[in-house]
This record gives sequence, C-alpha cells and structure tokens, in this order.
Amino acid sequence: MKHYLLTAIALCGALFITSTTLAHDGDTHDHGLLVEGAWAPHTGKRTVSAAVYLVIKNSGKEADTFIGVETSAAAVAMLHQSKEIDGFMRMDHVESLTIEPGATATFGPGGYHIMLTRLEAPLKRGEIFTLNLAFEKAGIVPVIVEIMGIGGPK
Ligand SMILES: [Cu+2]
Repeated sequence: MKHYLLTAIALCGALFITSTTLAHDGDTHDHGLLVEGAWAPHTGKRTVSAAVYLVIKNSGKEADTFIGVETSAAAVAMLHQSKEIDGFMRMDHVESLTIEPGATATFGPGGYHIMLTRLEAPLKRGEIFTLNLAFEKAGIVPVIVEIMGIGGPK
C-alpha cells in the first residue's frame, strides 16, 4: 500500500524531480519547504534499525503534508513518534504530518523521527545517505542525511 502510494507520488513528482535533480540539504524550492540538519546516529555492526532526525520548515503560503519516506539505506522507512507513557518510551507509527504555513516541524530524539528498519549496511560515522521525503503538494523532496555520533551535531 505504502509502496504503491510512493510510486504514484514518484510519477506525479517526475517533473519536479527533474527540475531539482541537484537538490541538497538546505535547498528551498517553489513549494516553500526547507528540510535541513538531517542526521542519524551511527550504528553498530549488528544493529538493524536507526533513527533519522531533521527539521522541516514550511515557508510557503499553503500547508503541506508529509505522507511517506523511502531510502536506499534501509528496506523500510517510516515516520515514528516517541512518547513517554507511564514512564516508558514507546514509538508509534504516524501516517502523515501536516505542516502549516510558517510552521517548523522538528524531528529529534524523544519525538518525531524517521525510523529505518532492516538497514542495508551499518551507518558509519562521517558517511551520508539520501532520504526521499514525500509530501502531498511538494512531491518528493530528497534530503542528505549525515551520519554522526550518538549525540548528534551538538
Ligand atoms: Cu522509531
């Protein structure tokens, strides 16, 4: 289902992608979405999952909705939200996230994150990979993820 959805988006977004082939972290396009500061903590050899943190700013005039994500770095990628319930952290899968005009969605430890499961290879500190974020209006927005230490960019 999700795969089908992403395929449909990829087709609709084909024009968009060709005009922004060189898009990288920090680029902003006609749609007004700016994705920046994407990073993931490095993983051990046997780790099968990892989280990606980033910031999405909507400087456009219309709301847009995050509807999916995929990456060649892992078999499965999805939006998760960590919540503390009765002293325990749990993660829920979130189908979509609307970002209002002028709003910023900050994904960070303990909150929203992109969950990668079944990593293709361990994430090595200093390396990068690409995430393709899918939005209802903006289409596919590619973002470069930097692999960092556990504490991130601080
Ligand atoms: Cu998660």
